[in-house]
Amino acid sequence: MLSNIAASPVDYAAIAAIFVLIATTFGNIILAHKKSNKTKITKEDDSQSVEIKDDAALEKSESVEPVPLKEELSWNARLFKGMARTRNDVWAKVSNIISGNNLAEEMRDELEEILFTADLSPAIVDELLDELPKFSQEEGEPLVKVKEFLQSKVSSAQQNVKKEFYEFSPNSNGPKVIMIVGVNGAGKTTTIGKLATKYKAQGAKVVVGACDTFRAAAVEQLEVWCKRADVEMVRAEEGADPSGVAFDAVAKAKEINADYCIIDTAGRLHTKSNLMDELAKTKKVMSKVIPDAPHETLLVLDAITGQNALRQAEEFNKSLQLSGLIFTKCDGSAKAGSAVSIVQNLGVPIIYIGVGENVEDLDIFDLDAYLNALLGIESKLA
Ligand SMILES: Nc1nc2c(ncn2[C@@H]2O[C@H](COP(=O)(O)OP(=O)(O)O)[C@@H](O)[C@H]2O)c(=O)[nH]1
Ligand SMILES: [Mg+2]
Repeated sequence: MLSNIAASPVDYAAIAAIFVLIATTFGNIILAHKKSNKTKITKEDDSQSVEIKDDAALEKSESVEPVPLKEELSWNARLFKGMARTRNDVWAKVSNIISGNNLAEEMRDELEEILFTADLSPAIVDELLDELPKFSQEEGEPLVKVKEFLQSKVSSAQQNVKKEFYEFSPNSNGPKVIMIVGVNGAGKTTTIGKLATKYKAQGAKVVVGACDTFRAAAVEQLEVWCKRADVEMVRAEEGADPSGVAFDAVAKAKEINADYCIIDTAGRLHTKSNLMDELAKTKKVMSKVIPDAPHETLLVLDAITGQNALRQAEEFNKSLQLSGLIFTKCDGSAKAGSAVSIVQNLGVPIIYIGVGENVEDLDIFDLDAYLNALLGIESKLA
């Protein structure tokens, strides 16, 4: 009987196929289980009012590597391209309406609606709505007048930006310590990778402190950038005290006489303790190594967050006395205009702007170029 049911080569193949199917299914179940656990843990630890839970962004950022450069574009062209969404969704519509000679009263509601989608603060929108009929009647291009209006709101804060932010020049005063803060997924690690690359390219010696000890993946992500940029990174075990890592990083930068020490931080914590308290502690600890460190505390803001970014910025500023802002993801957001309200409210300038994931997609925030790209006024793309 048994010999009658002995398997033929075809049967063996079928049995093997069934085994492969079972193994794959089992593997997928385990993977799915691990993944759902991870999501659960991050949600349980959500104790900060200022955090944004963006698991999709997190998953993406865990595997992120610098995106290879596909095309050679000047920074202005990159900025103009990156701001296309906000320009087309908001300012092109405003321009169409106000370039009609007589701005009828009933247009006000339509304009108001469009301007709110740009995430300008209600106060700025109201003021601008009062001005727009004048702009459309006066001589000259109405959009240029909108530009002057927006410029007047932020130019005093922007004038405070120190030139040495952008140009490295060797000095003997020891490392300049830059602490980077922001909620999860805002773009801190990516921005640090870009900055370290830029400073290194200018001939600076850079040390990076991996103080986001919440996830091992965050440290690995930073490591990819640091290796590419060929800069030193100070790290600790997952779950280590972030202040300790910051202390070690600044000490290392001092010891090797580095020019910059850039500190990455967490946007959420392992414990239920307050994120702001932890960051304030990290900030303070650095001054034990270098008395006036950190010399700069920069908040990374995701443009997609719009007006919520203002609330985040206020909270960070209260606890950490920010010296500047970095506005990321202006590409892919219709809310890049919220930068104007944030700078006006905080009186803290934007130092850098990010319009993509590549190292070339971060550059100096130039108010004039930003407003031109935002409003579509002129494009010096060369
Ligand atoms: N499109 C776009 N994506 C960005 C920009 N900056 C960062 N990202 C992406 O945003 C995600 C989160 O960035 P990450 O640096 O990990 O944020 P962190 O949690 O604040 O450290 C990653 O996928 C980055 O590649 C930007 O300017 N534009
Ligand atoms: Mg990070």
